[in-house]
Amino acid sequence: MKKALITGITGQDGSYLTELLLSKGYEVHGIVRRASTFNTDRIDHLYKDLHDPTSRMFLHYGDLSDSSGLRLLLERVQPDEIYNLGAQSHVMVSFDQAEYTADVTGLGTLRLLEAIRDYQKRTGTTVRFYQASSSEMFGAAKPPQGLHTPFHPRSPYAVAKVYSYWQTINHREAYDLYACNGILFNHESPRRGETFVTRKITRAVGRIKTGLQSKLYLGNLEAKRDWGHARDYVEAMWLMLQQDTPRDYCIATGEAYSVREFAERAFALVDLDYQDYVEVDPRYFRPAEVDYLLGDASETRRALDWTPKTSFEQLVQEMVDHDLELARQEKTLIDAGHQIALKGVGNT
Ligand code: NDP
Ligand code: GDR
Repeated sequence: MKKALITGITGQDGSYLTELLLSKGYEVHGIVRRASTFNTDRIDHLYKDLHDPTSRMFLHYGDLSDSSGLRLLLERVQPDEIYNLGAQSHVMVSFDQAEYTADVTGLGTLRLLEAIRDYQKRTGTTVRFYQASSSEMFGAAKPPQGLHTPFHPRSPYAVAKVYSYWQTINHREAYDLYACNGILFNHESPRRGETFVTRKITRAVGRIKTGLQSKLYLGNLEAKRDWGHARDYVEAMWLMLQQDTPRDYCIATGEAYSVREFAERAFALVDLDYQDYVEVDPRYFRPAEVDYLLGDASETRRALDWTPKTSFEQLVQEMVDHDLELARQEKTLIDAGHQIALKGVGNT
């Protein structure tokens, strides 16, 4: 049975990747940050008690800022594959927490790579490593962006990802590590964090339709993104680590839509006109914006024999359906007298 170690298992991609790997017969180990409340909502449906002999998903406390903990985990788990999905992944937050983002999203990768290097040297085993690189690294570069496009990062987050990208390549070249960068363009789902724009929109659509919210405040409506489905993209991550030789890959749909177009479609699905509800609030503008990301992934998609299964229309539909149902559940609870906080955090 193959063993995988996932940093960021509690995130959107971590949860879909865990489902995929379990379905392929893997034993999956995930690193979870200690918090005062449980932060495992996205993977709770996969959890079995430790004492259950059929249990194949195991969680360990850890943090990308803690080298010694990462080293201990490698010894304990002895993984065949490591997927480094953990990160402070919010671009806007990275402007407020630049140093922390550099530490976790940048240096965290180096800590893990160095732990793998030592572990391999000592044990003689090979560990395959996946680095969650990002289309944000292209930043201001003209679309379409692909493997040969020079990076022009536009946020502390993107700069940290560029650092991790090159560390991954350097460990491959210097120490012969089996290490791959997957440069993934935006991918979304009903499990997307609620402060990313697509989910912020579909959550609002559900709540506005059910009468729980009246307005949706957004920032730059003209930004364009190449949006795919996270469930499809984790399959590409896995495929990357199954190839004979390690290399880097770009994963995208090859279609881009603006935030405005996403909102227009999402509201239209519940027979509403977005213009009646969406207002622009400059507090959501970024100090430096990434205007237009459109992936050219043709070569690497062929190399992996991978194509996205979910269209843009299906993605928006799935997210709206999910969030409409969630809003109906919230409404039922509120009508029954329960206090539900309709959360939103600061300037994200
Ligand atoms: P999420 O924000 O949903 O998940 C991030 C994960 O990282 C969470 O599990 C989080 O834990 C964990 N994490 C945060 N800080 C630390 C830390 N200090 N130590 C260990 N783990 C930590 O991101 P996604 O699932 O969307 O993305 C996965 C990865 O892919 C990220 O690295 C992201 O930057 C990258 N990426 C994402 C794209 C996308 O469109 N989704 C596109 C390209 C790249 P907790 O739950 O406790 O917060
Ligand atoms: P992004 O995702 O920055 O592309 O990073 P996000 O959804 O945050 O923003 C996309 C675009 O929408 C614009 N926007 C808003 N964004 C947010 N969050 N909130 C708003 O109210 C709002 N209004 C407009 C933004 O300005 C931006 O142009 C995501 C993350 O998952 C990264 O970790 C990942 O690397 C990249 O995708 C690829």
